[in-house]
Amino acid sequence: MLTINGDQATVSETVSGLASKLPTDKATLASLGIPAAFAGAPFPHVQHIHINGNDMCPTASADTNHDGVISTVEGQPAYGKIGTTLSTKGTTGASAAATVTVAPGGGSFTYKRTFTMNQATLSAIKNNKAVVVVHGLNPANAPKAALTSPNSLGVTLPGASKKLAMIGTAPALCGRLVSSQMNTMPSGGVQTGGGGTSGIQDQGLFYGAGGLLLGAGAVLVVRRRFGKQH
Ligand SMILES: [Cu+2]
Repeated sequence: MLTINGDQATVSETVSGLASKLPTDKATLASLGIPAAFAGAPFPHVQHIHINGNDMCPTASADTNHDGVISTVEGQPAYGKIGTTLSTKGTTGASAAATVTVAPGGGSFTYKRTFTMNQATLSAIKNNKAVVVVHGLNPANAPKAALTSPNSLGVTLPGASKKLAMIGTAPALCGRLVSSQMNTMPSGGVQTGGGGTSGIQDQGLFYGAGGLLLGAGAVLVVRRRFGKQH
């Protein structure tokens, strides 16, 4: 759920069903491009509001190299590039897009943050071109390519000896932001924040991300399909 008041955005998000912890085995971590210091830590899930794509979540056909995984780059025609990083602290700009230390972590988490949203993201939301994407696949059930191929963004974690495997960045959850019926809700409480400023028309607009359903299920469908064909 996203509430916009002028340029102040409040995001409330509850996530479940994701990878919960990073592996503890050092060799496994090294093979995935994850520094040993992260052993057993909550699995970081970088998350963003992607903007100005086709306002869609990628379907199986987005897997253009047929490796069974929709990489972040393969998904971009559908959901667009990063407009805002839904980080836990610090900047919400694209510069924090892959900063795992400010990403929420674990298999289930609740995220809530109010921040000044950049104009590009605000415009995209108004134009219905904004999609929430949560990244990071579960090593236990991800297709093999997600473990053996480097991530599509070329991210190398600080202290790692190789590029992060695709499980670290591939999209796990995705939902389009759509204007909710609630934008007609009584607005007095929200509008007091504007201090009577005129010209702010966005107060009290609510947006919800529906159908966060890409995830392991969709990935497994892809894997099964290609398994039969080949
Ligand atoms: Cu993203």
